[in-house]
Amino acid sequence: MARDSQPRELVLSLISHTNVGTTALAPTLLRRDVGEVADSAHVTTVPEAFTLLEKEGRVARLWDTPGFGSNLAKLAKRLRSNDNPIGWLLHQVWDRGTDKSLWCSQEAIRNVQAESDVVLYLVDASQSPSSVKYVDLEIEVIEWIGKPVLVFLNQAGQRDPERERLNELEWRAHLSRFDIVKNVDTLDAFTRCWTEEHHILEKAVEVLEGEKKKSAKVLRDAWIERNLETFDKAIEGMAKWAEFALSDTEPLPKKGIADQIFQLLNRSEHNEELDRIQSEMYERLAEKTSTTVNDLIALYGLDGETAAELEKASKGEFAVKRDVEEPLAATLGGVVSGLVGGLSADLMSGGMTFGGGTIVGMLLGGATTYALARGYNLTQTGQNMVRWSEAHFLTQIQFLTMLYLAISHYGRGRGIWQDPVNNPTHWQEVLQQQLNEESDTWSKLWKKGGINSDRGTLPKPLKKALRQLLVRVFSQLYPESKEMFRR
Ligand SMILES: Nc1nc2c(ncn2[C@@H]2O[C@H](COP(=O)(O)OP(=O)(O)O)[C@@H](O)[C@H]2O)c(=O)[nH]1
Ligand SMILES: [Mg+2]
Repeated sequence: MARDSQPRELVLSLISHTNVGTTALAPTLLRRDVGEVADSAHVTTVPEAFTLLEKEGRVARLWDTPGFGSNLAKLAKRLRSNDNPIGWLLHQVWDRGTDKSLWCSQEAIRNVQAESDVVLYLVDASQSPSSVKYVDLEIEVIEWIGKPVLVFLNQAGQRDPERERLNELEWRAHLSRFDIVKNVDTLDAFTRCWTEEHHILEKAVEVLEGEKKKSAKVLRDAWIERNLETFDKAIEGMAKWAEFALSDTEPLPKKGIADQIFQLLNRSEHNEELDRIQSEMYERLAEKTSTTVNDLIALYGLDGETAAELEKASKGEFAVKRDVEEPLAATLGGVVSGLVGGLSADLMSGGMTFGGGTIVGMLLGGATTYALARGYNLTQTGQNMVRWSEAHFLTQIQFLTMLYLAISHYGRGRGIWQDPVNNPTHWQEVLQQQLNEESDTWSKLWKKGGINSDRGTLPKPLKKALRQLLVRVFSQLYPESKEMFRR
């Protein structure tokens, strides 16, 4: 038999009732396209094996199977009264065309019997256990074969920790009578986070013995290592983006600037020069942002791009983008509110920085004193420059890290990358809370940027800050994955 003679091979079989989503989970885990995903029964008709990963001569193989068909239930009585139900099932001759449902069930059973070390059995979490009768019979069949079963809840929809917890409890209770079911967790092919994937191998370690267990350990560690390497590359890309956002400056026109500022603070006319600067800086940042995000999408094994969709997303639809646009308008002056209000509001909140002592002298008392008291970088170069405000920088960090979270959860089985329409509210809360707690770090980083920014000194602390932020966010979202980041 394949499994005992190849102890260095770990075989995981994806099985479910047909149309629950095994073929969608395979490309999510493999980061490449395999199989055909479609919303109808028996799309997959032949079991297929894929190499999940290899390490030190050990290999994890993932089988996708045709899945169980609904006709299996019709045989329940007959199976239960049979001394050798699996032998009986495997020796029936069903036609692939006319008895497709039974033929597929047989293929799934054959795969578990002949190949599997561990069965990854998916259930449709949008249904309650009592409404899907077929699950019990299907697990009973696997139990007759005797291979350990890890149950994963698929089709869980938008991430919602409370709903997931309740679903898991309900399914655990329902399946508790099956000794063969060793674990029940959520792992949605569309919305799983990469930080959760290694649990498959982690649980395999727990249910296997001997050399197979060793293989599972080696492969689990390799899986984590590979995901952490990707994570570090992602951090690197985001840090480069942040460095750009911190260092990008534009000179203010020298001639007549005093008058212009004076006019601005007196809420007088619209300032075309600053409008131009605003749009140039915004364009540069937008371009840098979309390149960075597209790199992240590719890094996570997804196809597709962000830019066009992001531009199209309406204010109401894309929560983070809306948050970004408003501070941006407030910082550099929006078309609607006019630059005047924007500038003074920004100075009050410690925002846009003007360089050059002469300008400072021209600014009206209160705002100037306030800005100086806050220690902003006003006088070093003698040239008048603008840069992104601290508030704007932080909002952009939040925007990018939210997108990073969305990418981290986007399963390839779901198809080409689409920018999120809604993100789970708890992501935003956790991220915001973490940014608040780390505001000193970010404030210091912001102060390092700007006109005199020494580019060489920024990347390292930026990487550190971004990594810390995301590790803490992931650790809150997925406490059971916390350990992974200590490696
Ligand atoms: N929401 C959601 N839908 C899924 C998920 N996985 C699969 N689907 C959908 O369910 C249907 C069946 O998926 P497929 O992978 O072909 O099922 P299979 O028969 O088990 O291989 C398709 O319409 C998929 O788009 C998932 O994790 N979440
Ligand atoms: Mg399939």
